Amino acid sequence: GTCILIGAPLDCGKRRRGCSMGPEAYRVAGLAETLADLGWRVEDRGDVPGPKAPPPAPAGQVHARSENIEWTRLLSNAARDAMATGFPIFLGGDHALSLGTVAGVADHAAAKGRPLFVLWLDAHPDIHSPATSASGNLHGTPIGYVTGQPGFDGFPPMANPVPPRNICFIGLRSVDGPERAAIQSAGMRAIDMRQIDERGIAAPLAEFIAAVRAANGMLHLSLDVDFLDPAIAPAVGTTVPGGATFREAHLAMEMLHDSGLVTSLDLVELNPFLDDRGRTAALMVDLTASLFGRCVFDRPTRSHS
Ligand code: DIR
Ligand code: MN
Ligand code: MN
Ligand code: MN
Repeated sequence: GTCILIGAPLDCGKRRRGCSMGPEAYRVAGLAETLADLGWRVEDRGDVPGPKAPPPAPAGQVHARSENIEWTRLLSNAARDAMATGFPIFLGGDHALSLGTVAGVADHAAAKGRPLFVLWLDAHPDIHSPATSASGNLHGTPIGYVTGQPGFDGFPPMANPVPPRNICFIGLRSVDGPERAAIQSAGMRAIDMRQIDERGIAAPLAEFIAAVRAANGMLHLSLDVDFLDPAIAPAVGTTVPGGATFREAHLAMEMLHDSGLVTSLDLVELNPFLDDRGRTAALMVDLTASLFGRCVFDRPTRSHS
């Protein structure tokens, strides 16, 4: 197959800057070469030329609304185009980029007549709207947007909202009151760190993969750096202790590879300004390699190569 790399140096989904350097860090860390070594054709479309981050909005106000609206438009178009020819990998950029990428991927799935599922690997559920967000940071809102919640005035209407039951969070450990209420009332799958501690990551992930397969779904994976434990992934502005380990994260990627169901990927929230000699960028590239088929030995159950 063909991987399409799309740089999305969106840095306006929160006030702390640095995610605009993410796409270049993934390139320097060798993402394209790594995928090519695994047998994929790789097409790097360069960076989407979106607006830069404006100065921080005052506390309590929504930060950079118009810039995020423009990025949402640009990235939904880029996602729709790329889905027609390959497997897009969006090189973030902060998590506000997923308003656009998931919207475009959802349009593609709808045109194919297949349901879209979304796996959200993140410490946070990102289910706010601009109206409910206490921080005013739009990187906390993509799940609210893609499920068609109100409060996104001025944003392109979500033409094909993702049904809440098709969304699965894994890795949650920073959830506020309104977010908890929204997740529970919408009936989303939400695997917090306690469940991972008690059951491991494989069992709940296997249940979700089975549901996607049973529905003949397409699966979009959104991987936030803060899903990972800060001890192994320091380059993110919103570290939360107690995250996924190196082995849990690789196992998740290996299982997703074996499923053959993932059709698009966001790599988000990498802030190279906060990294330690590039090790977070390198880890994200290695996790992507596991998702695209790197393994120690082939397994008899492997459905993809
Ligand atoms: C945070 C955003 N919960 C907020 N969270 C992050 O601003 O509402 N998402 N970092 O991954
Ligand atoms: Mn996030
Ligand atoms: Mn997060
Ligand atoms: Mn929040």
